[in-house]
Amino acid sequence: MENKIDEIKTQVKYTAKDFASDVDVKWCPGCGDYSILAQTQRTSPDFGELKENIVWISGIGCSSRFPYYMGTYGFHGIHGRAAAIATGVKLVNPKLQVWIATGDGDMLSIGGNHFIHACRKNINLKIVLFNNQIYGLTKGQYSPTSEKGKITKSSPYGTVEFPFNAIKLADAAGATFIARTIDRETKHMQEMLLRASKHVGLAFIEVYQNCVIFNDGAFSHLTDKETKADNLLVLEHGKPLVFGANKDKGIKLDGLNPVVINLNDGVHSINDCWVHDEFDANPTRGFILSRFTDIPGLPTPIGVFRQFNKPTFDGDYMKQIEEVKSKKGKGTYEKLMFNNNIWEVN
Ligand SMILES: Cc1ncc(C[n+]2csc(CCOP(=O)(O)OP(=O)(O)O)c2C)c(N)n1
Ligand code: SF4
Repeated sequence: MENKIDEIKTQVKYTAKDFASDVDVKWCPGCGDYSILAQTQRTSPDFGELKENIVWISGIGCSSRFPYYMGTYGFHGIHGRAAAIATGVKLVNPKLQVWIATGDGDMLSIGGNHFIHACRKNINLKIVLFNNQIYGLTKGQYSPTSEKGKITKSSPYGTVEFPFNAIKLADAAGATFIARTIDRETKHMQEMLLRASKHVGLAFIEVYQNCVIFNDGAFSHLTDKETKADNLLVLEHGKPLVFGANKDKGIKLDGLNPVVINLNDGVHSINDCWVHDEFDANPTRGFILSRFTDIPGLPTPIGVFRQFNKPTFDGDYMKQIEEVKSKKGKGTYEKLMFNNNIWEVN
């Protein structure tokens, strides 16, 4: 049966259109969410799954409208609970490919608890975090990723909070595939989505997404022609960390400190640069990379920060059920409810 389904999977040839629903898209014109939707629909035919086996789960927010627009199964849940719902869906039917579309408010504020535990357990889920560093749907209050000092409707004198660094958080919590991309980097985003679809374990992609209405230009230094090259660092496995319009800047590790070097100063060369290893078994370098956005003067990395394999929660959970069943036989509701551990309260 399994082989038959695998055979069908390879025979079915979808196009992007097969992954579009007939629901009118209701985001503001120019919203970065459109690009995420388009790249997802473009790459979905290559996810290697039948449409019927793909589920998109969300919470509440502009970004969380995403499942409506996908021609797959979907579940628009309640605010912050996407990871909890997705966990349930995955455990009830582990054969499904379960994706989460979520916002920085949805996943990192009210949903923060569910997020870290999904990462810790390494549940076989794919999380796409639409990070616009603001609450979009509720009209522009600051979010847990808004920069300190940000003036918004809920912080008229500037926030006095330090923001979450989503990549650092996912890494520390135990996610096994951690990547970042940008709404404007369409090819790059397609690659990240495709790679996440193939990962077994918790895959986390942070997408910098422009909210044209409430936080326009938050990532313009990474997307505008004039500034992009000097601020963006594209991580590629096995390649040295090099950036700049003329590829004349590199990153060198000085002990545990990343420093920018000038590759044309006659002192440094490409051989001094840190070479990216996304499969590095030691988490230290991945952690240093995740901190680049916290350190002024360093470029912002996009790409796969780190990936590795370890047992998944759903895999071990199903294995345990089978082991116990083979030892004790199939349980019944009566046995569960009326075993010896019952007592009466008078
Ligand atoms: C329990 C609960 N608390 C608060 C809200 C109000 N609320 C709806 S969406 C949202 C924030 C959405 O921001 P984000 O997740 O960043 O998504 P975006 O709209 O920016 O895509 C909030 C606070 C709610 N719907 N339910
Ligand atoms: S409010 Fe912002 S995030 Fe929401 S649809 Fe409009 S542009 Fe997009």
